[in-house]
Amino acid sequence: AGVSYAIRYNISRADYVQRVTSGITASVQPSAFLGTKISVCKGASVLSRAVSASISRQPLVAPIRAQGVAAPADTKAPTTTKKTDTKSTVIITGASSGLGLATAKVLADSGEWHVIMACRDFLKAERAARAVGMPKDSYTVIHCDLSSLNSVKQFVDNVRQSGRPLDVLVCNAAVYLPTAKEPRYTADGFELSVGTNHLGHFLLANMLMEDIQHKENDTNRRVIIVGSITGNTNTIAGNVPPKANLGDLRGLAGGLDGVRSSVMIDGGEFDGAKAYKDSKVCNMLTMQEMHRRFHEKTGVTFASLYPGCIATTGLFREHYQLFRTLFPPFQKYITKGYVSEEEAGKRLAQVVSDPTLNKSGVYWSWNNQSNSFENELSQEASDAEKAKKLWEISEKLVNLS
Ligand code: NDP
Ligand code: PMR
Repeated sequence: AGVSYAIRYNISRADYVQRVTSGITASVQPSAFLGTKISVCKGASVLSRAVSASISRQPLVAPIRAQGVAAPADTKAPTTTKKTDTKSTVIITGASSGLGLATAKVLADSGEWHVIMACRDFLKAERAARAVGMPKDSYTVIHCDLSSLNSVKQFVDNVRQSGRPLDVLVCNAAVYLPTAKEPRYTADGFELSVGTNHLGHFLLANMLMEDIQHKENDTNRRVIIVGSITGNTNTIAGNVPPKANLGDLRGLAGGLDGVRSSVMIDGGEFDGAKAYKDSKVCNMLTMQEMHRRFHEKTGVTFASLYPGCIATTGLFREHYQLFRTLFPPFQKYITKGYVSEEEAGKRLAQVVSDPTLNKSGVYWSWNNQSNSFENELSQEASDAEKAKKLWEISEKLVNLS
């Protein structure tokens, strides 16, 4: 794969190896890039497949090197890992496109934030950061695949070894599988939408609480979990079928594996659109449960939000082409719920850093004049008993209890 890559992009084998190894040495454990051991043949082919898949559309103009991730002692220390850096640090999952990338850009441009882009596709993230013009030393890409609990743990290790004290975590990444006929699964065997959007973030946020709460003398420590209007059945959007409904959580309790239990949280038949909306309800319930469990003890602020309908993002990549064509004008001219990625990025950046948005336990929304307000969640998305039960089952599934 290395040779064919080198031929295809007209670079030397040595340069190819350097590009790949710069990614490898960027990981804390020299053998762990993309969460895969690359010192053995199987891993190497996985790595090169990932590399060629993600660069197949466009050749590299300059070598892309992983930066800012803690490196083993015998490799050159990356220039962005400075413990003396006075910037605050924010982790944004899924910062390689859409809302996550737009938010990363706003925060990086402010000069006050160092953004850790927690992404499953290293090269895509690095290229995206460059394409939107994020200053070189304003961000670090660290691999994180939320559909693998091991990858999440490896990511947390890498963040810790980078030596950056953590201020804010933004759980933003998501998958939406509206046209899937059959369920897909995470590495740990959970239905993919809930496994990624909820369980991956649940483990990540729980593990990183330790790091966020230990930051001294800082009042701006936050955990933000992106929610959505479509998970809230107290809205028109939330009443478009299939509606979110977690039921009594019997499918989740069974492990969402499609063998011992249903793949749907409520125990029903697989429906990709419903699984996504259910996962958003889980995100909003988790934020409130974290608020109840940790806010008073730690001073950390917990928040969720609906940033507006960002109808152009990659979230709809698996939807029918007709939907993807009609959805933006429908949202722009009919529902008037449309916002650009740029505007949505400014909104999420406010929830990260605006001192006036530091109230904990809030689900933020914005009116047509782009003013933020505390919105009301649906009955299910604000059900404290369900949130507790969801928490306890999720803890078991990700092996935290
Ligand atoms: P995008 O598809 O543009 O962004 C989603 C991001 O999640 C991508 O960077 C994607 O990575 C990443 N991702 C997906 N799976 C994984 C994984 N297993 N591990 C790590 N990262 C992963 O969609 P949006 O920007 O629209 O979505 C961002 C958030 O906004 C989501 O939480 C969504 O629910 C929410 N939201 C979106 C709305 C909208 O109208 N678009 C409305 C309300 C809420 P990659 O680039 O590699 O694919
Ligand atoms: Mg919806 C009335 C306002 C409104 C808003 C703000 C949204 C947001 N939607 C609204 C209304 C409607 N939608 C109506 C009346 C319909 C029926 C024609 C409709 C349909 C619809 C579909 C098929 N809408 C959708 C879909 C999707 O596949 C999207 C989805 O559910 O993704 C999970 C979606 C969305 N509508 C929104 C928003 C924000 C989404 C997508 C994103 C999300 O919740 O993350």
